[in-house]
Amino acid sequence: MAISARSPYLPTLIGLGFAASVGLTLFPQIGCKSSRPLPTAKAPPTANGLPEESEAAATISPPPSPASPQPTIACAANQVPIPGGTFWLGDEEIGRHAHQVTLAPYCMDKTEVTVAAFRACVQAHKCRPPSATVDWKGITPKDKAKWSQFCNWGKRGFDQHPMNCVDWDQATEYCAATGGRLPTEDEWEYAACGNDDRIFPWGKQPPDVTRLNACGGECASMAKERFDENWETMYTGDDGWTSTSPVGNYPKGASPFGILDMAGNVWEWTVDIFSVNDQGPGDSPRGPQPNTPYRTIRGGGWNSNAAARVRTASADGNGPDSRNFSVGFRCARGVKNSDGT
Ligand SMILES: [Ca+2]
Repeated sequence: MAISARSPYLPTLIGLGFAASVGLTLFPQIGCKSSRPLPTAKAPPTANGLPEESEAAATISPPPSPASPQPTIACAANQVPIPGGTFWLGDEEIGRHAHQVTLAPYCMDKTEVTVAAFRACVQAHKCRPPSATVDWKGITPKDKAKWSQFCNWGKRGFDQHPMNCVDWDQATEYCAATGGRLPTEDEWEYAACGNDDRIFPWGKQPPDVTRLNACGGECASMAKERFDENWETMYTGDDGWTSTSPVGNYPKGASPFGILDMAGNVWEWTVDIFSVNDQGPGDSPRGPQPNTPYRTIRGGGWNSNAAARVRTASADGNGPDSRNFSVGFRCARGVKNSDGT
């Protein structure tokens, strides 16, 4: 397993330790996208790959194509428009089957949903008040008390931190209440890696303290002091945050579309059922299915201590009823007309 028994393990998470152990020699290396020609892929929205920070950037019209005209995307102010097309996703190096997917244009939240945003939803009576406690199958009272310390709801000074300790239904309800939905994992991955063959949201450089909030020296020190435990670290140095950080705190870690915290801070719920190895087009199931109890989470969290966890193609599964201290979410929105309908 990538995470040792003495590390901040997530009892309800499965998959990556297995996934990391397979697929290393069966296929040539392919990042989250292939370097092979992509006849129908669309370029990022600007020449430098980063959307402009302006109101106008919230709406784009992809280049017209006689064969498949794309509709205009109308995104919310806190979202980034992502053009549609056919892309290579997956990462054979970590056992995530590389395959082509075709996506319609969509919108993705620029940051993870914050405590303040979730509170606004509760105050508008559109979201249920959260409990600010963790929960997962088989949790002991001792572990519930231990890990609930890291739930952000109700904590002074945490308004701009990601909302965590929410289950899949709570995340789904929030997104619906704000006019969106949870992203599919294909949408999540493309928003994280774009189309230029990168491994992490920012490129191919290994994770470091300037690009994300994961478990660095600060995290290990906190665990030693608070629990007398020895947690492994992802990188040397101090990233400044012993648990979650405010959202958008690491602009150097932005994805090609300017989307933030796609690596680290909190894992993010997606709409999809978890599969250890996504098998390709059409294998992106939605909705409850028998014998597949886990929902896919993406991106790694503040306690992640292996670089493989924050690769853009990395995925893991989490019980939909689980409320985890390192799992939050962001919302997406499908194509809408410019009048919002
Ligand atoms: Ca950290």
